[in-house]
Amino acid sequence: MAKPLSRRKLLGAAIGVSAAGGAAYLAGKNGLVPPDHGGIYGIGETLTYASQRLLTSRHSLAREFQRSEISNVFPVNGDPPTSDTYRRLLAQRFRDWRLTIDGLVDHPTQLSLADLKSYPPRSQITEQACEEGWSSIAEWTGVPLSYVLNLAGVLPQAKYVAYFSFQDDWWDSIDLPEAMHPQTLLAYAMNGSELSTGHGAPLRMRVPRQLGYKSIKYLTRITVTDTLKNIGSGLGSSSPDTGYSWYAGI
Ligand SMILES: Nc1nc2c(c(=O)[nH]1)N[C@H]1C(S)=C(S)[C@@H](COP(=O)(O)O)O[C@H]1N2
Ligand SMILES: [Mo]
Repeated sequence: MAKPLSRRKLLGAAIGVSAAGGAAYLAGKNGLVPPDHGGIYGIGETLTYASQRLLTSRHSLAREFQRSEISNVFPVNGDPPTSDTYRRLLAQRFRDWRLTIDGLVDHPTQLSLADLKSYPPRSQITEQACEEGWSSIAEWTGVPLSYVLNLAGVLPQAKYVAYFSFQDDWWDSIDLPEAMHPQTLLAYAMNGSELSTGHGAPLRMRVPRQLGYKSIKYLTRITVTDTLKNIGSGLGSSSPDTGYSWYAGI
């Protein structure tokens, strides 16, 4: 028979549980419960997201590097879309490609690549860290997501921004502070050239404060929402389906 637990152990366990419970309660009160909070690791996901959001400023910047630090090798993760639509658009250099902006905005809209390039550009040399163990530095040029969201006019009840690629199994979302962060970029160029097919042509998200998988390539649509429950399996991203957390702050 197992040894009965000592009083001290029981006390420790009780404190542990109630501290985690208390933190989760505070996180809930402050709207800091991530969409993938359910399930076995739920409390861990909530504590990571809530503590990072409470302890670090939502304005903190990802490190930016010098040109001389740009990586010679920048791996490609995943294969480009195989659909006929994507191939047709690629063949005509994305002339008819449009980025849909919809959901909780004043003016739902469709933007061409030329529209996006006509907005004030931002270039930043940042690192992309992949959960698979590599990280590389590149210069990314594009338009801040915040610029496009402000054009569309985000409604007050909005909480998240979800974004989708040509590939149904790749989509993700971020909270509004991350979406409005100055380094969150809709990137159409990398190291001074148009995005290659491998790296996400014609447009990709770059979220340099989070792991690489949040930086969805081959964007087609951005939707502003107050809940992620109705999208995909309701966990805020395709990544939790394969075991990665929605919040991937680094
Ligand atoms: N549409 C789409 N977006 C994607 C991926 C993908 O396979 N398809 N891979 C993700 C992962 S895991 C990482 S690390 C980065 C890799 O970007 P890169 O191929 O430009 O290095 O893109 C992310 N965005
Ligand atoms: Mo990755």
